[in-house]
Amino acid sequence: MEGRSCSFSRFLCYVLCLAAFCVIPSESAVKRYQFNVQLKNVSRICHAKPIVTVNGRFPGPTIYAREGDRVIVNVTNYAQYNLTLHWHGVKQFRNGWADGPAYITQCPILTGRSYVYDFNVTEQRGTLWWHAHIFWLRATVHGAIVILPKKGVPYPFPQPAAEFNIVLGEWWHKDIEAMENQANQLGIPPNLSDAHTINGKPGPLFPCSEKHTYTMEVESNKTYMLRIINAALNDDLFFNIAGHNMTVVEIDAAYCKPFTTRALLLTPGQTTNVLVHAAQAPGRYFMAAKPFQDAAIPVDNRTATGILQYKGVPTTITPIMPPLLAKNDTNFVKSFNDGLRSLNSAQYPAIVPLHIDRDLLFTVGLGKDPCPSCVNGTRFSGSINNITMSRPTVALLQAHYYKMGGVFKTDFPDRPTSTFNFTGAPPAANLGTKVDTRLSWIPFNSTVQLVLQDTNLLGVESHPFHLHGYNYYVVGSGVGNFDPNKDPANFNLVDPPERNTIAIPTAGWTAIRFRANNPGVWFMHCHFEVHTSWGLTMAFLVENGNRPEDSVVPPPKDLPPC
Ligand SMILES: *[C@@H]1O[C@H](CO)[C@@H](O)[C@H](O)[C@H]1NC(C)=O
Ligand SMILES: *[C@@H]1O[C@H](CO)[C@@H](O)[C@H](O)[C@H]1NC(C)=O
Ligand SMILES: *[C@@H]1O[C@H](CO)[C@@H](O)[C@H](O)[C@H]1NC(C)=O
Ligand SMILES: *[C@@H]1O[C@H](CO)[C@@H](O)[C@H](O)[C@H]1NC(C)=O
Ligand SMILES: *[C@@H]1O[C@H](CO)[C@@H](O)[C@H](O)[C@H]1NC(C)=O
Ligand SMILES: *[C@@H]1O[C@H](CO)[C@@H](O)[C@H](O)[C@H]1NC(C)=O
Ligand SMILES: *[C@@H]1O[C@H](CO)[C@@H](O)[C@H](O)[C@H]1NC(C)=O
Ligand SMILES: *[C@@H]1O[C@H](CO)[C@@H](O)[C@H](O)[C@H]1NC(C)=O
Ligand SMILES: *[C@@H]1O[C@H](CO)[C@@H](O)[C@H](O)[C@H]1NC(C)=O
Ligand SMILES: *[C@@H]1O[C@H](CO)[C@@H](O)[C@H](O)[C@H]1NC(C)=O
Ligand SMILES: *[C@@H]1O[C@H](CO)[C@@H](O)[C@H](O)[C@H]1NC(C)=O
Ligand SMILES: *[C@@H]1O[C@H](CO)[C@@H](O)[C@H](O)[C@H]1NC(C)=O
Ligand SMILES: [Cu+2]
Repeated sequence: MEGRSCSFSRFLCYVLCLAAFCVIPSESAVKRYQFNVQLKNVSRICHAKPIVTVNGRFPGPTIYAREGDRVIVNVTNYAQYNLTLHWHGVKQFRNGWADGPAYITQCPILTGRSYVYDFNVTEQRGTLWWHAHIFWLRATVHGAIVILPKKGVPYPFPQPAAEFNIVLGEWWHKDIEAMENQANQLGIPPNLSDAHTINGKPGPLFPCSEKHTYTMEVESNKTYMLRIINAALNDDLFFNIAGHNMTVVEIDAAYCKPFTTRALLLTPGQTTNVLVHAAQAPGRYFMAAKPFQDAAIPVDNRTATGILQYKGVPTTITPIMPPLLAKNDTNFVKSFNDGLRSLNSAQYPAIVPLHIDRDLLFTVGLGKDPCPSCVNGTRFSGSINNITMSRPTVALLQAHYYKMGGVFKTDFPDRPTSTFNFTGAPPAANLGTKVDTRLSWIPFNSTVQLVLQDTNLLGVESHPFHLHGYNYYVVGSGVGNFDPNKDPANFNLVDPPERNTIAIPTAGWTAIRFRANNPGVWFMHCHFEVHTSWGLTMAFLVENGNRPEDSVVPPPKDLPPC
């Protein structure tokens, strides 16, 4: 079984249950895991190298919980890097202490130390994932989080015969931290990856990889659920299976209207649950993951494959390859995203804010800042409203909770300080940015509309934006510059998709809405790790409400000191 599940806590539950005469079965449970972060030699594509893992596994162990459960993960760091873990998409209500982005909600767990992430899983069910949230360590330090509905509550779709986790990733031959440090020193992007992977395996299109192929066995006429996670660092990925359509039923741990499609698009950070009906002639079918990139940006264009294997079919048969989508198939991506709608049923309503308290417009883009020691005297930077976030040495949530001065300012601008043709011809002189730590201050329980506007100061590109602490509704998107007079008329305020990560279209914009009912300091950033490193990040400071139950809970005693 995964991790070390809860034999002790089960025993405790049992004792407590006996004490209560077993009249009412326990509604929620405690799920305990021990995560040992440690080096492990692994061999892929003819190369062996030590990588940082959890419990020696790549991808790492799956966390299983039901909605309403409490999850307790004791993370012990035996690796040579300081690190933190993030539970991507878990809302962490009032409990930012367990969220994990380094220097935002906590300082790192030093080598030899432990920290216990203790959180409740509330008001969400589906697939999420966990990953390291410092440096580029999440390349190998990641795994799935499976949140089942409460006991006795069925899925809002037919119960599948079985479920499979499909974790998509990126693989480098070189040591990732050495590569990252070198790139940071030179101010340039690190190398592209050398492979994509499906559950840690690149598949037989790569040399020496026959035995490193993920295979999923199915029986004819049965329906299966795939829980798919894009854990790649820098690549949006298409995913499809030869001969088999997929029906999307859940995105980012929120149910959606069933949507049948021949392929999926997942940005780094996104998760998607699909139903697959094994209704083809019994055989072997490749599943493929390959990148989407519709801007003039270099990308690792290699295809990872796994095999959908019908039971009883000889494994000597060569699998059928699915048609691959073009790297720049913008139209498919648009129609796929347009097909995703919240389920919006009586049981799972979409509660979209209709009245807006805070109307925000953030420009998102790349630039170049002075760096005397870097190549050509400049380093690449990323910025939001022209601010490149400099990470403090004290965690922002601690600074906020203990009212420490001088760590951050709360004057992050609501809109760009200079307006220009955001997606038009670049004003070539404006490539510099302001490096600072400024938070966007939001009163408790306000409703927020945020338009994320791509810019082409250095070059346009789609950016997948992830918000911690919340799901949001994606109410609209478009190409070119957002028009506040015309575009809101086309917003979907009825059943927009509910997510925690969404890609801003290349040279376009995306509008999201959420109610700021979770107090704390919440990171928002591009989920391309290369851009996170360049400071394409910011944070919201959501104030406490008036009542104690609307306030940040006290920090745990073992919170790593700064
Ligand atoms: C890991 O592999 C490298 C290269 O093959 C080798 O030098 C090293 O001794 C191995 N380490 C362990 C712990 O097996
Ligand atoms: C966490 O794990 C470490 C290493 O096994 C152990 O020393 C420590 O006591 C554990 N902490 C808790 C709270 O269980
Ligand atoms: C880990 O953090 C400590 C304290 O900030 C620092 O002294 C040490 O150099 C860091 N180690 C690494 C490998 O970055
Ligand atoms: C988790 O839920 C339990 C039981 O309701 C509660 O006692 C505890 O305070 C919650 N933890 C957090 C971090 O909110
Ligand atoms: C699958 O279902 C079809 C139609 O119901 C049936 O004709 C076929 O025999 C079934 N195949 C298997 C392997 O059960
Ligand atoms: C997949 O769906 C498309 C429509 O989206 C349909 O034309 C096609 O026949 C379906 N293929 C299979 C194998 O069901
Ligand atoms: C991947 O990119 C390389 C270099 O740009 C190109 O030579 C190659 O044909 C591409 N491969 C695929 C499968 O698109
Ligand atoms: C995609 O790229 C191909 C070849 O690189 C090019 O011919 C085609 O016009 C591009 N399509 C779009 C929609 O940009
Ligand atoms: C540095 O400048 C040279 C010459 O203009 C150019 O070819 C190269 O791409 C530049 N490198 C970077 C990383 O900007
Ligand atoms: C912005 O730039 C684009 C591309 O150059 C151009 O088509 C558009 O007309 C410009 N918009 C305005 C308002 O100037
Ligand atoms: C961003 O800020 C820098 C530094 O103050 C400035 O040089 C640049 O013109 C600004 N760019 C934009 C687009 O406002
Ligand atoms: C937040 O505001 C909504 C709408 O006014 C209200 O229904 C809800 O009770 C408020 N939540 C809290 C915790 O105050
Ligand atoms: Cu980005």
